[in-house]
Amino acid sequence: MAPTPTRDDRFSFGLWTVGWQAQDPFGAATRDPLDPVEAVHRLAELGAWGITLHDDDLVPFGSDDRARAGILKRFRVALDDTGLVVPMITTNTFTHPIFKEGAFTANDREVRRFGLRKVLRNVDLAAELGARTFVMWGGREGSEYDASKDLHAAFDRYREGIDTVAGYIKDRGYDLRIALEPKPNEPRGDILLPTVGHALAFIAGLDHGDIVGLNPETGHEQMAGLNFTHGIAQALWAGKLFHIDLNGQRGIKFDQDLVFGHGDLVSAFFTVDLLENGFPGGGPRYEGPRHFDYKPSRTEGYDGVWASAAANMEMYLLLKERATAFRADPEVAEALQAARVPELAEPTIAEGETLEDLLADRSTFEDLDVDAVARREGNFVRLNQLAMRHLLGAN
Ligand SMILES: [Mn+2]
Repeated sequence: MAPTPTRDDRFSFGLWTVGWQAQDPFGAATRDPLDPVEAVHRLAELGAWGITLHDDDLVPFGSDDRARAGILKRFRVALDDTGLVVPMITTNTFTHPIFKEGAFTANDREVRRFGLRKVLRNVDLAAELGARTFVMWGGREGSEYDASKDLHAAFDRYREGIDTVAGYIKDRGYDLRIALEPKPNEPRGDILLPTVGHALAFIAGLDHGDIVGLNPETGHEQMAGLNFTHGIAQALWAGKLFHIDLNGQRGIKFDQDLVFGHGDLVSAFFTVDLLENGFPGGGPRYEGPRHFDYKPSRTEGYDGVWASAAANMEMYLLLKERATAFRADPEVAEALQAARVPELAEPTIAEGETLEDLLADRSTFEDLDVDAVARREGNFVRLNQLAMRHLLGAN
């Protein structure tokens, strides 16, 4: 029996996910446009809790204020009718040709000033719709040719842009935090802030970094060959996991945006284990939405779109069941002990112990039987096999 999602699971979807018409660099759209109001109703029926959007997903680029207000009013009615919330909003600074060379880091200053205005306008909309997170994916902030960009100046302008937006949020008193979304490449040859680690280092240098964190995406880290669970773990450890984009990716290739769990399933299991069960020895927990940023495959019509939306939530809930069973298994608890996993939570220097004490402790160095310690086994494979048994429902 597959589990059924409820509002309490706090699943959210981008309007651009189910609304993607499946145009790609090699082919035209295979699906008709989706009315955002229908997206709200269908997602609510499937058990989702929230819907997220770029400004341009809902309001076509270049709409005047009157047209914009009409579209927003109709969308709000759908939200009220269904109870769906808008926990996150993001700005499109990548589709229109004006942003072909970037928004905040474009060489052309007029483009940068226009981009900043577009983002600030959308910050107001985010606050209006009650969003708590403002995601910024700088998909066009990058280059194909290294000589085309003064990289030092690019980082200065990126910092200036993010600090300006964060300062604006504070000035207006909005209850909103910025979440940067790293990606290594696509659409640019190379994108600035390509991974969680790069973005964390960038945030540390901001004036308003206290309200700037991360929105890591499963596939984006995996496109760089990185371990997504490690990435979100470091973001959590740094207090910077503000939002999350769950999807599926198989290896280092183009951004596949598969259903969550339809890519690297083992990695997805440990991602859900961390999100739901936290670190084994305690620490910060992720309390935000479980947000899916995937693309319904181009082969599918709208039956397939809604089946794939449901599949994301079902995969998450199945993995949550398996991860909960894994952590509750006494044999796993014993295997964790055998692997010395709990021991890592013990500080290397004891409380009250001085550096002088450590230097004087002959048992740590001079008298240590180094060969005996080196022969201790990790016992990690047995532990992982127990995880695989739980993942496959074999327990
Ligand atoms: Mn993606």
